[in-house]
Amino acid sequence: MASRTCLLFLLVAFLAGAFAADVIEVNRSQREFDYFALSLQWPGTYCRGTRHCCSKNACCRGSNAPTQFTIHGLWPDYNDGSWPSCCYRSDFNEKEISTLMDGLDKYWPSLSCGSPSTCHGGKGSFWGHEWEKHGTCSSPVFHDEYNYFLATLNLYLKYNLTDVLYKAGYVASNSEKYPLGGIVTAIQNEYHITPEVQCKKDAIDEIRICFYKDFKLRDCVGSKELTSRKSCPKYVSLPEYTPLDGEGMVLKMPTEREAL
Ligand code: U2P
Repeated sequence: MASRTCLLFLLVAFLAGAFAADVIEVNRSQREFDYFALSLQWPGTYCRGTRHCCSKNACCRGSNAPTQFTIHGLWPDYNDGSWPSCCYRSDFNEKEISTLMDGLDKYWPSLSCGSPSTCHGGKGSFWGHEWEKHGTCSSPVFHDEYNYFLATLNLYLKYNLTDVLYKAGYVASNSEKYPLGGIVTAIQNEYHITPEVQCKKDAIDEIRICFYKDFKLRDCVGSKELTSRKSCPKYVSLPEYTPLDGEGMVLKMPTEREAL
């Protein structure tokens, strides 16, 4: 009996040691991040690429689909333009953020039917992917899902880019083209920082605004790319959302799991 207890103790000690070594190894290889990027996606652009509908895809909500920027993620980044990812093992648990569901569904929905990869070999939800890939690297600012998702929602609600662009006359349109410089200036005038803008062809795909670790605004590293127009042309569009449950849309049957 005594030797069995001893064996059990050794096993527990070994597993604890192995786990700790794993965490230390991961932390050692990825240094602490420098700043946060809040990446917002434009549904009008993203949803134009939708070919299949399913219940989890907000592009398929017809008249309830999002018409404002939605959250892609809050990303810890490095000043050299790279970023850490999958910093330690923390399997996403939706229950931890159940009280945030209304806000997440509305402002941080998936705009796709796909299941993105998680950090450790599986497939998961959009939120699970963002938490495991980026949220786990947000330490020492965040140590758990709840605070990471809550802070992201709060930042999104505090810095309403759709509103800033609207006030400057930049509204969703399938015919207008707007000067990229004017869009950037509108954000600079409002927040005194330079955002990063990403396009798909000539349509705005994402706008990122950046923060120090204390959530004071700062320039994004990628904002410099604007001058070289790496991703966007000089004139860009902000496509209107086109309802996707109409003719020609393939409605994918929900999987057994989605149907539950
Ligand atoms: O830009 C393409 C994809 O690269 C990831 N990305 C980009 C910039 C950045 O600062 N951090 C970062 O992770 C994003 O990957 P995702 O979160 O979608 O897996 C982005 O979509």
